[in-house]
Amino acid sequence: MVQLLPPRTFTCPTARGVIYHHGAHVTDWTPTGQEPVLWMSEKVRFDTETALRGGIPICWPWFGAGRDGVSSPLHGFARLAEWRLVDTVESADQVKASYLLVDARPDKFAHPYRLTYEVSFGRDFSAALTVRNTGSSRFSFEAALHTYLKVGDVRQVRLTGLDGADYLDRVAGHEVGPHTQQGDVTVTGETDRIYQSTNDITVVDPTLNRSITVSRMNSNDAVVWNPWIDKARTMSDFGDDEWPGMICVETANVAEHAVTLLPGKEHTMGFTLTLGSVA
Ligand code: TA6
Repeated sequence: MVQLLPPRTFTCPTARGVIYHHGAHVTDWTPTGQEPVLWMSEKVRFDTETALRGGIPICWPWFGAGRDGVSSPLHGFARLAEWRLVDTVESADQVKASYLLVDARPDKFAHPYRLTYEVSFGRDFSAALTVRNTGSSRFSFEAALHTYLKVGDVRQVRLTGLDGADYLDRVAGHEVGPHTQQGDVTVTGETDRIYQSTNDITVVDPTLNRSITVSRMNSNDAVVWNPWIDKARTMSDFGDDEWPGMICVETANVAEHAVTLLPGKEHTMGFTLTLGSVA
């Protein structure tokens, strides 16, 4: 088992952040004076063959098993690749980092490409993935920034902003729907849904007495996931009793919202996290 390169820690007066070269994987964003906002499993495996469990895995160039249903590895190879830190910019209230991945795994994706991932740690957090087609023919891709948010107790949490949105339910292992969301989203069992919405989503967490608002850019889908009891038990890198402490709210473009890029063109998808109090 090949060990990972040590992560980079980024600090400024308003926040701390941690990113691994492996997958350009953000594993920590802690605003000064706050609880960490991203969740990491205590069973996380730090090796080159495994995606880190928690933080923000970058799912690219496909989501899940892809539109063909047989693509491997699950959620694409970007989160398993070794990215290169190419720039860091520090200021009084934020620190920014840019990572680069160029033409990794041509056996898995035959088109030349350049991925740039820009992350900003401050009182707010932002992440943006830019895909550039550096080849001579068009290609399409799915993408998701698979964000694991830390919550006090997912059974007490509600998500606002998705009322009336259509969603596909993936709990059965395939997509069922569309269904229409009635009111706030609450978690009362395994939850694995692709919401077709561009709205801001706010995670209201009365246990930690905070709200986390996810504002997305160029993202037509939001994936909401909690494994609940049984699915958590099936994952060796996810503690059996950890599921109440997290919820994924993922910034995505999947399935019919896959992005097609002509040669020389680029597309940027991203999100910002903003903390608030629970009114
Ligand atoms: O985004 C939700 C999901 O697709 C779930 O179905 C579950 O498989 C989760 O991602 C975790 O996937 P991973 O490959 O990281 O174990």
